[in-house]
Amino acid sequence: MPDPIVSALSAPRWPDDVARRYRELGYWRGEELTAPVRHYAASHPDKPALIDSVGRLLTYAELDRTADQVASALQQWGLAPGDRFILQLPNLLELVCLLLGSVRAGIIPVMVLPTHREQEVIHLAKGSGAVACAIADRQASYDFRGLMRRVRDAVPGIGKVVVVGEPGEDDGVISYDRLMAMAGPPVDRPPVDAHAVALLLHSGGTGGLPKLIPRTHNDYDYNARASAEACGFDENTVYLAALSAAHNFPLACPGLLGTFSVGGTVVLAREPSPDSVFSLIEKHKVTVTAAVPTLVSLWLEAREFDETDISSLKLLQVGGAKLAESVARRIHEWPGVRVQQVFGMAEGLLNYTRAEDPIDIVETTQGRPLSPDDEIVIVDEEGQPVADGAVGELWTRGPYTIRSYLAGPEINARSFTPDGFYRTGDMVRRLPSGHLVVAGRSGDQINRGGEKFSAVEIENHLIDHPAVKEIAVLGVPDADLGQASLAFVHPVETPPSLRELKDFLRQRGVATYKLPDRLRIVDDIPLTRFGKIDRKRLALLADEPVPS
Ligand code: J2J
Repeated sequence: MPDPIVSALSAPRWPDDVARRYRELGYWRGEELTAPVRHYAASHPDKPALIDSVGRLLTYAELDRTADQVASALQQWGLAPGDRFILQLPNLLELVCLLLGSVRAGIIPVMVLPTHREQEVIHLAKGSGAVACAIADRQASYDFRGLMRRVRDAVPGIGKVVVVGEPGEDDGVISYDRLMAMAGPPVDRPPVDAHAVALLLHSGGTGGLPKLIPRTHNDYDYNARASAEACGFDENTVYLAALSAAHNFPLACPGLLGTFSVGGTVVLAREPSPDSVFSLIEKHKVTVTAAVPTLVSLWLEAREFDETDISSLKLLQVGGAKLAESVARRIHEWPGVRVQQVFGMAEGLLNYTRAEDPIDIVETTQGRPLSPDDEIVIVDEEGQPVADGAVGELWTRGPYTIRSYLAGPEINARSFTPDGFYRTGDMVRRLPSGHLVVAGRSGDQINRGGEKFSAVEIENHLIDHPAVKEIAVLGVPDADLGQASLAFVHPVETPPSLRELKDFLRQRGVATYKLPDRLRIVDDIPLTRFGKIDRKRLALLADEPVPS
């Protein structure tokens, strides 16, 4: 019996005629995703490609060579092309080397965030059929080796673990240094098929746990390269990855891969605190970085007392959640800094405000599509196009937007239309200029300061709490986070406390950002005629003052 995950990964991802068109238009170059690193290693070998937060530096020649060594070492270690390899690492040089090396070897990295815990990692490991993973020993006080032990108990197919740092004693676990010592002389590898899946990203999640997003060499290369062009990146660009590089935004929008596509320099911040970010900007003369709005607010606040010289910074990309106009204006008070709004998604479609846009468009819209071939429709609840300028759900397809998740047919039938449009779940309106303004979301996704998750996922856990009879979780407006999560609990008898609910979720290995921020005890949970949670009525309830 063929492995269903392997079959799903090797299926054609776009109809043949559409794929041909994208090739003819030059969007898809038929190149392996790491080809630009090879290219600049030949033309600018000594140019700095990558610098981490403790100042370790790799030139393009060194990065290229290290990626080859990783590719060879992974093969010696027993990984084969097509194998899935979880990468759960903070922003370290090793993350980038493992990513580039595995992509080169045709091994498929599965990008997992350092904030993910058992629930998410196990789900992504099972869904991808992962056989290996890479972690750091610890980040702050958290020990990833313990996490991986629990993941492997649940997913025995993960036979190998590479640890950046101290590996410990477990079976199949080796250190990054030992892995690299396995690298042999460069071998002739068969050329990678650019239509094949290069890596797996994960979605924020609606209706349950995150879904796996297969991105091909062709489409992700275009994603990064076209983004770099639209954002004015060139060989003088110094890009600071402040957000986790496992996320699509800093990885390829334009992020690391976009910077490599033009021969610029990437700086990695181990963590995005104002101190760390400002000092890296000063030290490496960073020209551009990207952040979610909550982080920007933190930076703005810190800047009031900070005297670091950040005058090299020219562009601040903000996305992941809606940027308030007032915050955009405050950023524009920083001398020489321009804001760019980015409304993107790991599934593909990217919208950017552009350098030539008038300032009010930059401050009040979430940008316009990257590609001339991004198709956009905005539809009502029946799937019919809304009138120009009206709010509706955004559907899209194009040269870098996936046509299916790595998931079962029901999930795909729900997420994509029969003619291949991705139903984003985002409610938007379009201005005559083509710029989109995000008005909210349909469905159950909560966007807590840029970190997304499905309310249903948390409801499915909390319903198991002994004190809970009925439960609903809702995203509610919050001054700091944009959205906070509010749990409505209809208790069995004695109501549980917020703390008890959080502990319950933590014990189950749910990522911390998904724990409810607030609790409201109610007598019942409003349901729709179809017996689903009525989120619209809940939102009205959430606005009402708490009865005393
Ligand atoms: C409002 N909502 C936004 C914005 C994303 C660049 C930037 C962000 C992401 C990302 C990304 C928003 N205003 N400016 O991948 O490359 C919400 C939408 C969207 C969802 C996608 C990139 N920018 N969003 O955030 O896959 O609801 O990607 O559908 O994590 O974030 O989340 P994600």
